[in-house]
Amino acid sequence: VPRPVPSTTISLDTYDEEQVRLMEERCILVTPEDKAYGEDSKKTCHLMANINTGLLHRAFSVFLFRPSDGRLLLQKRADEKITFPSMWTNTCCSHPLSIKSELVEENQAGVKAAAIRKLPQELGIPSSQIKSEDFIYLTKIHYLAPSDGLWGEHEIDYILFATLDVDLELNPNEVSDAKYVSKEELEAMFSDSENSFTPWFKLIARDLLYPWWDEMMTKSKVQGWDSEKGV
Ligand code: DMA
Ligand code: MN
Repeated sequence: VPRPVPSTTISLDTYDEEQVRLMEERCILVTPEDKAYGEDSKKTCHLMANINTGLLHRAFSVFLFRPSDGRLLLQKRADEKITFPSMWTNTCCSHPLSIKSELVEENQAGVKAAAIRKLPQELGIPSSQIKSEDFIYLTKIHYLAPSDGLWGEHEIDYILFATLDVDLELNPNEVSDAKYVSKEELEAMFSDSENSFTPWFKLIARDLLYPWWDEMMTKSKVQGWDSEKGV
């Protein structure tokens, strides 16, 4: 079991106050086999000093598609974010917290509950517009990515897809921009060096999103994807 450095020795004074407050959230610590064994602060979990000792936590990544045209909703992370600021990424990412409702593993209920908590908080989607059953769980990926030397990610990330009409009201402390893109429009964004993207989004786009998206669109039936088929 990794032993985190005391995160109190690292000052957060130069960062956004609200984002600093969120660093107190309690993330779920997991083994590489995704066995939950404890909890620690979001701050502790995202310091490279701890990640380099093997500290690993649970996360989720939501990909939301518009039913009418199959376009994917992207967000641009706010400049205020402490990790990976100002980068384009998938619809919503965060962490299930070490609380009863978000620790449930059966049917991925805990990460889905966390997604239903964060989609409203980041994008202003009314929680009445999202249900646990709307999510398709694709798979989970283990990845490590440094952000700026001090901070980084090391997660078991649950990938959730949903095809859903939603209303948006962006929280500027979390998200500075959002847009729906087709596969071709996303390709064009990737080719434009003005844009930067989170490492996990690039990874998931290449390995999971594109194959899935192709199939989803050729079925010309965006709704009702059979999750048993996987990708
Ligand atoms: C963390 O996302 C989760 C992944 C999959 C990278 P985040 O940095 O957006 O988390 P939060 O919104 O809680 O700050
Ligand atoms: Mn994380």
